[in-house]
Amino acid sequence: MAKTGFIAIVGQANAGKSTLLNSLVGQKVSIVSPKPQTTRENIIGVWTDEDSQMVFVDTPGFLRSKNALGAYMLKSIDNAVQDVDCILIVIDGHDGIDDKELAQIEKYRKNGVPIVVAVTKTDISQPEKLMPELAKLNGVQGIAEVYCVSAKRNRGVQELKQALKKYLSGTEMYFDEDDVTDKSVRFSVSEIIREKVLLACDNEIPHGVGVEINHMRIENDSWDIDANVIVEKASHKPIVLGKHGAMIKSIGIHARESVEKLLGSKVFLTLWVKVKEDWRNNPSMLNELGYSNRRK
Ligand SMILES: Nc1nc2c(ncn2[C@@H]2O[C@H](COP(=O)(O)OP(=O)(O)OP(=O)(O)O)[C@@H](O)[C@H]2O)c(=O)[nH]1
Ligand SMILES: [Mg+2]
Repeated sequence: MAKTGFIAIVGQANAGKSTLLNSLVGQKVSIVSPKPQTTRENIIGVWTDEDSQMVFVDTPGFLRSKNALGAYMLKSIDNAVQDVDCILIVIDGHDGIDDKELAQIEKYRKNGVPIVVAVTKTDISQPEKLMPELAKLNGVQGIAEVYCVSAKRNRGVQELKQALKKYLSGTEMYFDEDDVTDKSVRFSVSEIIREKVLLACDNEIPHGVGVEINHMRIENDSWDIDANVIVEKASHKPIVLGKHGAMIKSIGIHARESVEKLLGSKVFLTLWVKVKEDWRNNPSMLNELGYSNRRK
């Protein structure tokens, strides 16, 4: 009988959680960027093989909540660690291990759920700097195991996955064996567009960007997709548009290429930049953009 269960992936913003999720399931299900707070809600990635089904839950990075969206993100982390078989704490090894991370281990230890630590980004960590950092984990109570990985280079990830199997406590299959995520294609398209905005824009703009799909329909074997890129201040609109629309055009090209790969067919993508003042504090806008417990 297959062993099955849930594993929550938690850690500081930008630690490399989503990259690790994608590497664990062997497909890109969660967007990745160098900007903190890329992930805004829990994203399930499923790995099924002949003897197990592992349901990984990627979460937003720990943050200080400054608005209603931040509060939703924090709540998502709390939800993710409920009723799981294991908590996988991701630490950026290149950045070192700080007191906040040690405090988080202590906090989760009290939940009584096995804790595995994945120290990631070892491809860019210098061994002589990493070693003393790892030593900080010695003797920390509540850690079942520590794994050093590079999610980006897919190093050590298969060993980690194999090790995590021992924590699975269920026997019921939660997903079909072909499923890799619980999210809809529409959600994935909106996230791809947001990822391209994150990669293109700097400063505070990415944090205030939301994406809303207006329509997605098939016409003559190709997809026609129309979406709004929502910014929270009027002054952000010309920045996202760029000179003569160059920025939004470039975002559109990159997003279209990725969406074509996802959908396996030709895509026509139209993007509109819209201003919704302070939407991150507006409950109905948050709901419309899916930052509520209703969207899949
Ligand atoms: N060199 C290297 N870079 C990595 C690795 N894992 C992640 N990164 C980079 O670190 C940055 C953050 O990665 P994410 O996976 O988005 O991090 P996250 O923890 O999900 O971030 P949030 O969703 O914002 O909390 C991106 O630029 C990744 O390419 C790794 O193993 N090696
Ligand atoms: Mg993430």
